[in-house]
Amino acid sequence: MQIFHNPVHDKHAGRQEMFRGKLVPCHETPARLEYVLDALRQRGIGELRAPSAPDMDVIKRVHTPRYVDFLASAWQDWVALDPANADIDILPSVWPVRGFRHDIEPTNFAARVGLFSFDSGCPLTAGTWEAATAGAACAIDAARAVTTAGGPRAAMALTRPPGHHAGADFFGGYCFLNNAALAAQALRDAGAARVAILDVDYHHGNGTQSIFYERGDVLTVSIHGDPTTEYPFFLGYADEHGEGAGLGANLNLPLPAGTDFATWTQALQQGLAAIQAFKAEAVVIALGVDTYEGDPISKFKLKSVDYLEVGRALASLGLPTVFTMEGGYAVADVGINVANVLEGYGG
Ligand code: SP5
Ligand code: ZN
Repeated sequence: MQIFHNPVHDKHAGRQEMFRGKLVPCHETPARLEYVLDALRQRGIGELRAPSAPDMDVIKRVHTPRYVDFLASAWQDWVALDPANADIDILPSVWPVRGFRHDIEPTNFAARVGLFSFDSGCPLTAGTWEAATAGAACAIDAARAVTTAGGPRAAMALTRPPGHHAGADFFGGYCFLNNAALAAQALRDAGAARVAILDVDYHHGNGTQSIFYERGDVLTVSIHGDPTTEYPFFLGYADEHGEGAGLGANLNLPLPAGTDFATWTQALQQGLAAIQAFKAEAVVIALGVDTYEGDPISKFKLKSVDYLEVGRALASLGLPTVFTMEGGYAVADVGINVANVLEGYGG
Protein backbone atom coordinates (compact mmCIF):
# COMPACT_ATOMS: atom_id res chain seq x y z
CA MET A 1 0.00 0.00 0.00
CA GLN A 2 1.20 3.49 -0.81
CA ILE A 3 0.70 5.99 2.00
CA PHE A 4 0.57 9.62 0.91
CA HIS A 5 1.20 11.50 4.12
CA ASN A 6 0.74 15.20 4.59
CA PRO A 7 4.11 16.75 5.49
CA VAL A 8 2.51 20.05 6.59
CA HIS A 9 -0.47 18.68 8.54
CA ASP A 10 0.83 20.28 11.73
CA LYS A 11 0.40 23.78 10.24
CA HIS A 12 -3.23 23.21 11.14
CA ALA A 13 -3.43 23.15 14.92
CA GLY A 14 -6.68 24.48 16.32
CA ARG A 15 -6.40 25.73 19.84
CA GLN A 16 -9.94 25.68 21.15
CA GLU A 17 -13.44 24.56 20.23
CA MET A 18 -16.74 25.72 21.68
CA PHE A 19 -18.37 23.18 24.01
CA ARG A 20 -21.31 23.94 26.31
CA GLY A 21 -20.65 27.65 26.34
CA LYS A 22 -16.93 27.36 27.02
CA LEU A 23 -13.81 27.21 24.91
CA VAL A 24 -12.10 23.86 25.55
CA PRO A 25 -8.92 22.35 24.05
CA CYS A 26 -9.41 21.02 20.54
CA HIS A 27 -9.65 17.20 20.26
CA GLU A 28 -8.30 17.13 16.73
CA THR A 29 -4.55 17.53 17.31
CA PRO A 30 -1.35 17.08 15.26
CA ALA A 31 -0.21 14.28 17.60
CA ARG A 32 -2.96 12.02 16.20
CA LEU A 33 -1.21 11.74 12.86
CA GLU A 34 2.24 11.33 14.36
CA TYR A 35 1.02 8.28 16.29
CA VAL A 36 -0.21 6.73 13.04
CA LEU A 37 3.09 7.41 11.26
CA ASP A 38 5.03 5.91 14.21
CA ALA A 39 2.88 2.76 14.22
CA LEU A 40 3.20 2.27 10.45
CA ARG A 41 6.97 2.76 10.54
CA GLN A 42 7.40 0.46 13.56
CA ARG A 43 5.39 -2.32 11.96
CA GLY A 44 6.73 -1.80 8.43
CA ILE A 45 3.28 -1.21 6.95
CA GLY A 46 3.01 0.64 3.63
CA GLU A 47 5.40 2.75 1.59
CA LEU A 48 5.42 6.41 2.61
CA ARG A 49 5.12 9.02 -0.14
CA ALA A 50 4.97 12.82 -0.19
CA PRO A 51 2.09 14.37 -2.14
CA SER A 52 2.40 16.39 -5.35
CA ALA A 53 1.02 19.93 -5.68
CA PRO A 54 -2.77 20.11 -5.11
CA ASP A 55 -4.89 19.96 -8.28
CA MET A 56 -7.14 22.97 -7.84
CA ASP A 57 -9.37 21.84 -10.74
CA VAL A 58 -10.42 18.71 -8.84
CA ILE A 59 -10.88 20.72 -5.63
CA LYS A 60 -13.13 23.20 -7.47
CA ARG A 61 -15.27 20.42 -8.91
CA VAL A 62 -16.05 19.11 -5.40
CA HIS A 63 -16.13 22.47 -3.59
CA THR A 64 -17.67 25.70 -4.87
CA PRO A 65 -15.23 28.32 -6.17
CA ARG A 66 -16.52 30.95 -3.72
CA TYR A 67 -15.93 28.60 -0.75
CA VAL A 68 -12.42 27.77 -2.00
CA ASP A 69 -11.69 31.49 -2.40
CA PHE A 70 -12.99 32.15 1.11
CA LEU A 71 -10.76 29.43 2.65
CA ALA A 72 -7.71 30.57 0.69
CA SER A 73 -7.89 34.12 2.03
CA ALA A 74 -9.69 33.67 5.38
CA TRP A 75 -6.61 33.98 7.56
CA GLN A 76 -5.30 37.10 5.79
CA ASP A 77 -8.77 38.67 5.99
CA TRP A 78 -8.95 37.86 9.70
CA VAL A 79 -5.58 39.39 10.55
CA ALA A 80 -6.41 42.42 8.40
CA LEU A 81 -9.32 43.13 10.77
CA ASP A 82 -6.87 43.50 13.65
CA PRO A 83 -3.17 42.47 13.80
CA ALA A 84 -3.82 41.07 17.30
CA ASN A 85 -6.01 38.39 15.64
CA ALA A 86 -2.81 36.61 14.59
CA ASP A 87 -2.84 34.92 18.01
CA ILE A 88 -6.53 33.95 17.94
CA ASP A 89 -8.20 31.23 15.86
CA ILE A 90 -11.28 31.93 13.77
CA LEU A 91 -14.54 30.48 15.13
CA PRO A 92 -17.94 31.26 13.62
CA SER A 93 -20.62 33.01 15.64
CA VAL A 94 -23.55 33.68 13.29
CA TRP A 95 -25.25 31.45 10.69
CA PRO A 96 -27.85 31.96 7.95
CA VAL A 97 -30.39 29.37 9.14
CA ARG A 98 -33.92 28.90 7.71
CA GLY A 99 -35.37 32.06 6.20
CA PHE A 100 -32.05 33.79 5.60
CA ARG A 101 -30.43 34.30 2.20
CA HIS A 102 -27.59 32.09 0.98
CA ASP A 103 -27.17 33.63 -2.44
CA ILE A 104 -25.41 36.76 -1.19
CA GLU A 105 -21.97 36.84 0.39
CA PRO A 106 -21.83 39.75 2.83
CA THR A 107 -18.56 41.65 3.04
CA ASN A 108 -18.49 41.47 6.85
CA PHE A 109 -15.95 38.82 7.88
CA ALA A 110 -17.99 37.20 10.68
CA ALA A 111 -20.91 36.89 8.28
CA ARG A 112 -18.73 35.20 5.65
CA VAL A 113 -17.35 32.75 8.23
CA GLY A 114 -20.92 31.87 9.19
CA LEU A 115 -22.06 31.50 5.58
CA PHE A 116 -19.36 28.88 4.99
CA SER A 117 -19.62 26.83 8.23
CA PHE A 118 -22.05 24.85 10.35
CA ASP A 119 -20.61 24.60 13.87
CA SER A 120 -18.42 26.41 16.37
CA GLY A 121 -16.24 23.39 17.12
CA CYS A 122 -13.93 23.79 14.14
CA PRO A 123 -11.25 26.48 14.52
CA LEU A 124 -9.77 27.87 11.30
CA THR A 125 -6.11 28.71 11.90
CA ALA A 126 -3.11 30.37 10.26
CA GLY A 127 -2.03 27.13 8.54
CA THR A 128 -5.41 25.57 7.82
CA TRP A 129 -5.39 26.32 4.10
CA GLU A 130 -1.83 25.03 3.57
CA ALA A 131 -2.51 21.85 5.55
CA ALA A 132 -5.92 21.20 4.00
CA THR A 133 -4.75 21.66 0.41
CA ALA A 134 -1.72 19.40 0.96
CA GLY A 135 -4.15 16.82 2.41
CA ALA A 136 -6.39 17.17 -0.62
CA ALA A 137 -3.33 16.48 -2.77
CA CYS A 138 -2.69 13.29 -0.76
CA ALA A 139 -6.26 12.13 -1.47
CA ILE A 140 -6.06 12.92 -5.20
CA ASP A 141 -2.63 11.28 -5.49
CA ALA A 142 -3.87 8.16 -3.68
CA ALA A 143 -6.78 7.88 -6.13
CA ARG A 144 -4.48 8.29 -9.12
CA ALA A 145 -2.06 5.69 -7.72
CA VAL A 146 -4.68 2.93 -7.49
CA THR A 147 -5.98 3.68 -11.00
CA THR A 148 -2.52 3.68 -12.61
CA ALA A 149 -1.64 0.52 -14.56
CA GLY A 150 0.83 -1.45 -12.48
CA GLY A 151 0.01 0.68 -9.41
CA PRO A 152 -0.86 -0.57 -5.93
CA ARG A 153 -4.34 -2.00 -5.25
CA ALA A 154 -4.67 0.31 -2.25
CA ALA A 155 -3.38 3.70 -1.15
CA MET A 156 -3.99 5.94 1.81
CA ALA A 157 -4.26 9.69 2.27
CA LEU A 158 -2.75 9.96 5.74
CA THR A 159 -3.69 13.50 6.56
CA ARG A 160 -5.39 15.93 8.86
CA PRO A 161 -7.46 18.02 9.14
CA PRO A 162 -10.02 15.30 8.32
CA GLY A 163 -12.63 15.86 5.63
CA HIS A 164 -15.92 13.98 5.79
CA HIS A 165 -17.98 16.71 7.50
CA ALA A 166 -16.97 19.35 4.93
CA GLY A 167 -19.58 19.97 2.23
CA ALA A 168 -19.35 21.63 -1.16
CA ASP A 169 -19.32 25.06 0.52
CA PHE A 170 -18.97 24.65 4.27
CA PHE A 171 -16.54 23.59 6.98
CA GLY A 172 -17.31 22.04 10.38
CA GLY A 173 -16.61 19.00 12.53
CA TYR A 174 -12.83 19.63 12.25
CA CYS A 175 -13.09 19.37 8.43
CA PHE A 176 -12.41 21.90 5.62
CA LEU A 177 -11.82 20.05 2.34
CA ASN A 178 -13.55 16.71 1.84
CA ASN A 179 -10.67 14.34 1.13
CA ALA A 180 -12.89 11.28 0.60
CA ALA A 181 -15.03 13.18 -1.91
CA LEU A 182 -11.92 14.45 -3.69
CA ALA A 183 -10.56 10.90 -3.93
CA ALA A 184 -13.90 9.68 -5.32
CA GLN A 185 -13.96 12.49 -7.89
CA ALA A 186 -10.38 11.71 -8.91
CA LEU A 187 -11.28 8.00 -9.27
CA ARG A 188 -14.20 8.99 -11.54
CA ASP A 189 -11.91 11.27 -13.55
CA ALA A 190 -9.43 8.39 -13.93
CA GLY A 191 -12.12 6.26 -15.56
CA ALA A 192 -13.92 4.35 -12.80
CA ALA A 193 -17.57 4.47 -13.96
CA ARG A 194 -19.05 3.93 -10.49
CA VAL A 195 -17.32 4.70 -7.20
CA ALA A 196 -18.45 3.92 -3.65
CA ILE A 197 -17.51 5.79 -0.49
CA LEU A 198 -17.82 3.77 2.71
CA ASP A 199 -17.58 5.95 5.81
CA VAL A 200 -16.78 4.03 8.99
CA ASP A 201 -16.05 7.05 11.21
CA TYR A 202 -18.24 7.21 14.34
CA HIS A 203 -19.90 10.37 13.02
CA HIS A 204 -22.14 10.52 9.98
CA GLY A 205 -20.28 11.76 6.89
CA ASN A 206 -22.73 14.59 6.27
CA GLY A 207 -20.44 16.54 3.95
CA THR A 208 -19.78 13.55 1.72
CA GLN A 209 -23.46 12.64 1.60
CA SER A 210 -24.48 16.16 0.66
CA ILE A 211 -21.83 16.49 -2.07
CA PHE A 212 -23.04 13.35 -3.88
CA TYR A 213 -26.72 13.33 -2.86
CA GLU A 214 -28.01 14.00 -6.37
CA ARG A 215 -25.38 12.00 -8.22
CA GLY A 216 -25.88 8.43 -9.35
CA ASP A 217 -22.23 7.73 -10.13
CA VAL A 218 -21.02 7.80 -6.52
CA LEU A 219 -22.65 5.60 -3.86
CA THR A 220 -22.29 6.98 -0.34
CA VAL A 221 -22.60 4.58 2.63
CA SER A 222 -22.09 5.65 6.24
CA ILE A 223 -22.13 3.60 9.47
CA HIS A 224 -22.39 5.90 12.47
CA GLY A 225 -23.85 6.85 15.81
CA ASP A 226 -27.59 7.54 15.60
CA PRO A 227 -27.87 11.28 14.85
CA THR A 228 -30.87 11.54 17.17
CA THR A 229 -28.25 11.74 19.94
CA GLU A 230 -24.89 11.95 18.11
CA TYR A 231 -23.12 14.69 16.15
CA PRO A 232 -23.82 15.98 13.47
CA PHE A 233 -27.49 15.52 14.54
CA PHE A 234 -29.19 17.03 11.47
CA LEU A 235 -28.31 14.43 8.83
CA GLY A 236 -27.49 10.72 8.73
CA TYR A 237 -30.92 9.12 9.22
CA ALA A 238 -31.92 5.83 7.64
CA ASP A 239 -34.59 7.40 5.41
CA GLU A 240 -32.09 9.48 3.40
CA HIS A 241 -31.78 7.59 0.10
CA GLY A 242 -30.56 10.28 -2.33
CA GLU A 243 -32.45 12.47 -4.78
CA GLY A 244 -32.90 12.75 -8.54
CA ALA A 245 -30.17 10.84 -10.35
CA GLY A 246 -28.80 9.96 -6.89
CA LEU A 247 -31.96 8.26 -5.66
CA GLY A 248 -30.90 4.89 -4.23
CA ALA A 249 -27.22 5.89 -4.10
CA ASN A 250 -27.08 6.86 -0.42
CA LEU A 251 -27.25 4.40 2.47
CA ASN A 252 -27.19 5.41 6.12
CA LEU A 253 -26.71 2.76 8.79
CA PRO A 254 -27.17 4.55 12.13
CA LEU A 255 -26.50 2.49 15.26
CA PRO A 256 -27.26 3.32 18.89
CA ALA A 257 -24.64 4.57 21.32
CA GLY A 258 -23.09 1.55 23.07
CA THR A 259 -22.94 -0.61 19.92
CA ASP A 260 -20.23 -3.30 20.09
CA PHE A 261 -18.29 -4.98 17.28
CA ALA A 262 -20.70 -7.91 16.91
CA THR A 263 -23.50 -5.53 15.93
CA TRP A 264 -21.30 -3.01 14.12
CA THR A 265 -19.84 -5.67 11.83
CA GLN A 266 -23.35 -6.67 10.68
CA ALA A 267 -23.84 -3.09 9.48
CA LEU A 268 -20.44 -3.31 7.77
CA GLN A 269 -21.55 -6.45 5.90
CA GLN A 270 -24.74 -4.64 4.84
CA GLY A 271 -22.64 -1.72 3.56
CA LEU A 272 -20.29 -4.04 1.65
CA ALA A 273 -23.28 -5.83 0.07
CA ALA A 274 -24.66 -2.47 -1.11
CA ILE A 275 -21.30 -1.59 -2.67
CA GLN A 276 -21.25 -4.92 -4.53
CA ALA A 277 -24.85 -4.49 -5.69
CA PHE A 278 -23.94 -0.99 -6.97
CA LYS A 279 -21.15 -2.62 -9.04
CA ALA A 280 -18.61 -0.08 -7.82
CA GLU A 281 -15.33 -0.22 -9.68
CA ALA A 282 -13.36 1.44 -6.89
CA VAL A 283 -13.99 2.30 -3.25
CA VAL A 284 -12.97 5.06 -0.86
CA ILE A 285 -12.90 4.21 2.84
CA ALA A 286 -13.40 7.25 5.08
CA LEU A 287 -11.47 5.74 7.95
CA GLY A 288 -12.24 7.17 11.35
CA VAL A 289 -11.24 5.12 14.37
CA ASP A 290 -13.42 7.05 16.81
CA THR A 291 -15.56 3.88 16.94
CA TYR A 292 -12.93 2.70 19.44
CA GLU A 293 -14.07 1.86 22.99
CA GLY A 294 -11.54 4.32 24.42
CA ASP A 295 -12.56 7.30 22.29
CA PRO A 296 -13.25 10.34 24.47
CA ILE A 297 -16.06 11.86 22.37
CA SER A 298 -17.78 8.76 20.91
CA LYS A 299 -19.85 5.85 22.18
CA PHE A 300 -19.19 2.65 20.22
CA LYS A 301 -17.24 -0.23 21.75
CA LEU A 302 -14.79 -1.50 19.12
CA LYS A 303 -11.55 -2.97 20.48
CA SER A 304 -8.12 -2.56 18.90
CA VAL A 305 -8.11 -6.19 17.72
CA ASP A 306 -11.43 -5.67 15.91
CA TYR A 307 -9.77 -3.28 13.44
CA LEU A 308 -7.78 -6.20 11.99
CA GLU A 309 -11.07 -7.81 11.06
CA VAL A 310 -12.38 -4.51 9.64
CA GLY A 311 -9.37 -4.43 7.33
CA ARG A 312 -9.93 -8.05 6.23
CA ALA A 313 -13.61 -7.34 5.49
CA LEU A 314 -12.72 -4.28 3.39
CA ALA A 315 -10.16 -6.28 1.39
CA SER A 316 -12.85 -8.88 0.62
CA LEU A 317 -14.43 -6.36 -1.79
CA GLY A 318 -11.49 -6.95 -4.11
CA LEU A 319 -11.61 -3.36 -5.40
CA PRO A 320 -9.01 -0.63 -5.88
CA THR A 321 -9.19 1.12 -2.52
CA VAL A 322 -8.32 4.57 -1.22
CA PHE A 323 -8.31 5.17 2.54
CA THR A 324 -8.69 8.69 3.92
CA MET A 325 -7.91 9.52 7.54
CA GLU A 326 -10.92 10.89 9.39
CA GLY A 327 -11.58 10.97 13.18
CA GLY A 328 -10.20 9.12 16.21
CA TYR A 329 -9.36 11.00 19.40
CA ALA A 330 -7.97 8.40 21.82
CA VAL A 331 -4.72 9.88 20.60
CA ALA A 332 -2.20 7.26 21.80
CA ASP A 333 -4.29 4.38 20.39
CA VAL A 334 -5.17 5.96 17.02
CA GLY A 335 -1.90 4.67 15.55
CA ILE A 336 -2.47 1.07 16.65
CA ASN A 337 -6.05 1.07 15.41
CA VAL A 338 -5.30 2.55 11.98
CA ALA A 339 -2.29 0.25 11.55
CA ASN A 340 -4.51 -2.72 12.45
CA VAL A 341 -6.98 -1.82 9.69
CA LEU A 342 -4.19 -1.59 7.12
CA GLU A 343 -2.54 -4.80 8.35
CA GLY A 344 -5.88 -6.63 8.23
CA TYR A 345 -6.39 -5.28 4.71
CA GLY A 346 -3.09 -6.85 3.76
CA GLY A 347 -0.67 -3.93 4.00
C1 SP5 B 1 -13.92 14.09 11.89
C2 SP5 B 1 -14.66 13.96 13.18
O1 SP5 B 1 -14.63 12.90 13.81
N1 SP5 B 1 -15.30 15.05 13.63
C3 SP5 B 1 -16.03 15.01 14.85
C4 SP5 B 1 -16.52 16.34 15.26
C5 SP5 B 1 -17.23 16.27 16.56
N2 SP5 B 1 -17.49 17.56 17.07
C6 SP5 B 1 -18.28 17.60 18.29
C7 SP5 B 1 -17.44 17.19 19.46
C8 SP5 B 1 -18.14 17.48 20.75
C9 SP5 B 1 -17.40 16.81 21.88
N3 SP5 B 1 -16.89 17.79 22.78
C10 SP5 B 1 -16.56 17.23 24.05
C11 SP5 B 1 -15.69 18.19 24.80
C12 SP5 B 1 -15.59 17.82 26.23
N4 SP5 B 1 -14.29 17.48 26.60
ZN1 ZN C 1 -15.76 11.22 13.82
